[in-house]
Amino acid sequence: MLIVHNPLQASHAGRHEMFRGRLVPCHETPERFEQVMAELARRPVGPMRTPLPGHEAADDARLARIHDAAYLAFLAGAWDEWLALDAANAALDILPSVWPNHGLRRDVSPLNFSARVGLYGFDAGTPITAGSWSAARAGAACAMDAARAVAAGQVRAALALTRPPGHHAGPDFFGGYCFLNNAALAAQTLRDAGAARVAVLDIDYHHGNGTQTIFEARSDVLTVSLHGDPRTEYPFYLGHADERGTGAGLGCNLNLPLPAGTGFETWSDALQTALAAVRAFAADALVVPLGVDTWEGDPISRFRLRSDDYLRIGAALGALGLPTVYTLEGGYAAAQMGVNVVNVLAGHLD
Ligand code: SP5
Ligand code: ZN
Repeated sequence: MLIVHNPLQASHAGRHEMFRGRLVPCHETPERFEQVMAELARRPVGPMRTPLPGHEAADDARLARIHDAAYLAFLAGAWDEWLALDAANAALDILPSVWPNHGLRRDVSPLNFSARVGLYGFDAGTPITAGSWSAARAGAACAMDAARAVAAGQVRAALALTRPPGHHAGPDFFGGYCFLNNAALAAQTLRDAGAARVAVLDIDYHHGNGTQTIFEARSDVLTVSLHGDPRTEYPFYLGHADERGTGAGLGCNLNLPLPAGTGFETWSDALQTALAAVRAFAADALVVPLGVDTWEGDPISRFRLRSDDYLRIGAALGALGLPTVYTLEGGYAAAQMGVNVVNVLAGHLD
């Protein structure tokens, strides 16, 4: 198992997210990443490195195949625009407060900065800070580098230790603590390196709405997600069982929503359904957006998986026998995060 970690992750450090009328401290913190690195130092699973140099131009070109150019330009310039409004903004995070929903037009090009933030951001929980763009771009580079190593046969499996996470980010939107869709970029990299069919099996607690939206009309990428039922759980407005893909991608999306309170036995049955779908698709390679916010002690989620369960999850994923890229997604009980992530990797290898 190769680990490709993001050297710039700590430069994304949001202060606050909006929750029920209050700004509360961000759940998605640099400490989460540091806890995974610390556990990997205690229980090594393979070589560790930052992305190999020399691929910057190809990586930027691939960003533009998954994400809209205007969206990427917005992310790259947002902090400078924010400071240009008022130098005192340096002490504040950027959050949207107005959105083009409910009959308002998305096809206009607002000059107002807040209107531009709301055009691209779909929730008020995902702050943009001074280093968010550098961190997100460097994290995406980890995902593409890990995919290249797997595609070249250098390793059978790799973890892109991405932070910020990615699976809620879509072609032209950020949200759910995500800016660039690392898993989609890994899947596209595998496709470009010769894998004809790629499966994405998302096991974060939350539905991977960004990934579904990116691939929903494509037949070359299967998207499968196990997650908290969106009737009660974030992101609410996507991730329902009747979403099966569109156009040429019809039949290439599978959502397996599970009720809050679900424990490993029920979760594991759904995983078997997901694995059967991946096998039936005859995928050449696998991407696993890995969130450990399914853990029983997670502060914002409501499944009841235990730490030992992650060993079995890794073993079940490894038994598919496919070249595999994991991306790091959610998990907000930072102190237990390392054990749970490394258990998946250790299970995969056994
Ligand atoms: C990558 C990922 O896991 N993103 C999840 C984004 C969830 N954002 C909504 C969080 C709602 C926070 N609820 C706080 C409850 C505190 N008691
Ligand atoms: Zn999550």
